[in-house]
Amino acid sequence: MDIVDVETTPFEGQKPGTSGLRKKTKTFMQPRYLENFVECIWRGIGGVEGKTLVLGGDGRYFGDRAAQVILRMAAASGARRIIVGQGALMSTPAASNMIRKRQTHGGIILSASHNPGGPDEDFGVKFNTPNGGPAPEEVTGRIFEATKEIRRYRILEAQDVDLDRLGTQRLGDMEVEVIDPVADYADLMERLFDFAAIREMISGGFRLTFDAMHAVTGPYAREILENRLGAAPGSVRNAEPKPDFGGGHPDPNPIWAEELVRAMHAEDAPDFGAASDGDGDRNMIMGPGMYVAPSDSLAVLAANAELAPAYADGIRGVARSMPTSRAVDHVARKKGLECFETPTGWKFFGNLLDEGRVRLCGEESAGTGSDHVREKDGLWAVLLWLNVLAATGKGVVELVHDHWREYGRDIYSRHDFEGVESEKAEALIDELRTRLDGLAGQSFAGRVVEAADEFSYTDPVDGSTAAQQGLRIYLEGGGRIVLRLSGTGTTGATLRVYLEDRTEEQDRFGVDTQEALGEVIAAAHEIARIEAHTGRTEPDVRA
Ligand code: G16
Repeated sequence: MDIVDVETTPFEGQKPGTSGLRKKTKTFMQPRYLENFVECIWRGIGGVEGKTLVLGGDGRYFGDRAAQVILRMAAASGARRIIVGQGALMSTPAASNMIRKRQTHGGIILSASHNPGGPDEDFGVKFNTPNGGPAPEEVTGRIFEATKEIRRYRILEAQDVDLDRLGTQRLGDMEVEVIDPVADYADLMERLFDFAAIREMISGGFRLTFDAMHAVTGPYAREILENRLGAAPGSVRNAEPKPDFGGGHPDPNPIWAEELVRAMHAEDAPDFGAASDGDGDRNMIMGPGMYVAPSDSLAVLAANAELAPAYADGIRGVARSMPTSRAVDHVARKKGLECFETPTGWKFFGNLLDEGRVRLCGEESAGTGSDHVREKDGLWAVLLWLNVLAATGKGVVELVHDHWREYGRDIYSRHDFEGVESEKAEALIDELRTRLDGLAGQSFAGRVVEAADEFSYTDPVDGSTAAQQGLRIYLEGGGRIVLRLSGTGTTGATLRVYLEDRTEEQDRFGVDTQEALGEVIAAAHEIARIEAHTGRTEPDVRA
């Protein structure tokens, strides 16, 4: 087998976003594009020689081909061993667990998360560091710098490795260890939660449904929910991972997980419904007739985590991304926990988790997790919910309503304006930025602005800073509007408008979210001049 030195030239725009490099699949499939980026990962981490890495992915189109390229490039550059999930599959949280468990030098996950997959859709590559978490900006910055200068990469000329065969094979001088991607993760979940109590609840007639959306969590959910916890066969729907996710959009929100929403609104709805995304790190939680907003889910879990064995001795502190509602802050205050507000992106939780300052964290973007790995974790959230339900004997709706009675309700929604021309979206943000200082005291759609600023963050552990992380507008009476541009899209810009209002009045607990936020929504449109900038009056997604 020969090592080939290939000459190349840089591609523009290989800058990792909120979570790795995400582009159209065809962009990744053009000659040298993937290879350039992988070579730059090696450079960004100080070379791969002698190192052990984990390799997995969400099963999307091109993932199997990309895995073979990465293996040949790792072998050519002297890696010692790659631990790869059978069929090149491994969910993001399972990969994070494997990196930590085997103490590897990190891992590569082939996924564009919740973005659709297929030849005309999206692909992505992200690197996780030895703590199991997404590479921090310092590392992604080095990778990006390398992409601008790259002139050559190394690759082995070799046949494909058989990634369906469990066990260790050789590729040149490198070992390729093909593992069952589910077993270790399922064992970890069994150690964290009271499986006996959940099993008893299920055998007592509690019904659940989990929508894997034809993405990577299907095999995980079948093993854990059906095999180990005794949920009826078929409780996991859309369980076969498919390269195009069955033509769907594997994003667990009320729009894209419509099948689950319908099932949970039916007359004979199960007691509990959940879904996860492409790579298994996001979650959506539902009760009969009720969608639990991710920000509320985080707050409910923070209030009740001690009911699960892993958190019985307390969660110490909590963290949420800035646009996530402040529901969890109220829990933290009452329980005397430290509470951190970080920029969007799971990587910003890493230091706080590593230092033991927080044990639970979450984001409005359907991500919740803890210190068991360094990624958000969809099935983990589902299991913590089930553990809490089993321990309290309450249903989802009762638990959420009791929570609001105790802590008040932070009514919350995110409006996404997708596929906006980048210049227009940037102009909106730039213009609003210049007006922030003058907003306080002004009234919009009947709501008075209390304060406004642009969020920047200083990491309390290592002092690193992140500027321009979103515009925040606080309204009198506890409302808040946040605006930022998504860092995970592949076409144009997505303007995210995060809307929040606070109520302690019980008769507002049952009110429809969009209706309850009417004034805040109108104020956001007026303040940011959304229609003038983008021509849009309505969002594409209301999550
Ligand atoms: C990624 C990050 C999350 C972030 C989300 C949304 O999620 O891991 O931390 O909240 O993107 O980011 P944006 O608003 O910039 O699109 P995932 O599930 O796509 O990896």
